[in-house]
Amino acid sequence: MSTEQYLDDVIKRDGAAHLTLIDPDAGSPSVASGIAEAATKAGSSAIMVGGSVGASGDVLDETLRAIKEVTDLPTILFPASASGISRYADSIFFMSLLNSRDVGYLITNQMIGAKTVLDYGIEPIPMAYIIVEPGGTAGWVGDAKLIPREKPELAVAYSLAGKFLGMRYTYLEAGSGASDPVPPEMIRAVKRAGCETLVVGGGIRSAKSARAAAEAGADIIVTGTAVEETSEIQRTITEFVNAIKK
Ligand code: 1GP
Repeated sequence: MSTEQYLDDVIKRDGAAHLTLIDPDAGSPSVASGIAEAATKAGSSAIMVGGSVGASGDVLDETLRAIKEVTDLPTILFPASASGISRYADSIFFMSLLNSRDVGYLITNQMIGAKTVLDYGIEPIPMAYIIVEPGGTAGWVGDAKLIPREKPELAVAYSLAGKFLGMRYTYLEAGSGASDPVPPEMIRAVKRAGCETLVVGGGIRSAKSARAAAEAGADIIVTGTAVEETSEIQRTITEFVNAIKK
């Protein structure tokens, strides 16, 4: 089964899915495998692998191999550029940073990486990637014209544009480690406007904010930093997973 079909099934069954984000630059492959093992036991639905800086080459490959040794959950690449592709992943968020001012993040990296994705047999999941204030490192690296937090209509317009271009997923990103996650009002507005599969991440550190995002309409919740910062990984992810079930 494709990762996209699998996630659709989880969302239909549970109301929302939780993805655990592992940044290969933030820890060794053995740290990554420890997180992946805990995420599996906690009921997370898939493992996302990527980061804004340094998530490429051997580090990326070795991280994915370590993850694959301990879990059967799908692995999904979350690349910052064409260098964020690995043959060891199952799928890739094939995304365009729609509010970037840099054509490289809109389409050039995608053009450079597309044949590699095809040759490696990785499943591409087409995604409109939209960065909201404060935006963090992803916003800076991606040269994003950040969506103001009080302007949900701009996020709606980008999401609709992505949908009309054939992107089935929209990702509202506040930036890894953001002080505040994407506002629920913005999530609600994007979902109401007809977004098919809505992913929300960045700054979700508590079960309460994960639940608020899911209740506002997020289909998929992504957490990374909260897991990096805790010594009780399985318990932390279990809380996220339970909080977003409808
Ligand atoms: C970053 O949205 C993801 O791209 C996850 O953010 O690290 O803040 O959980 P956090």
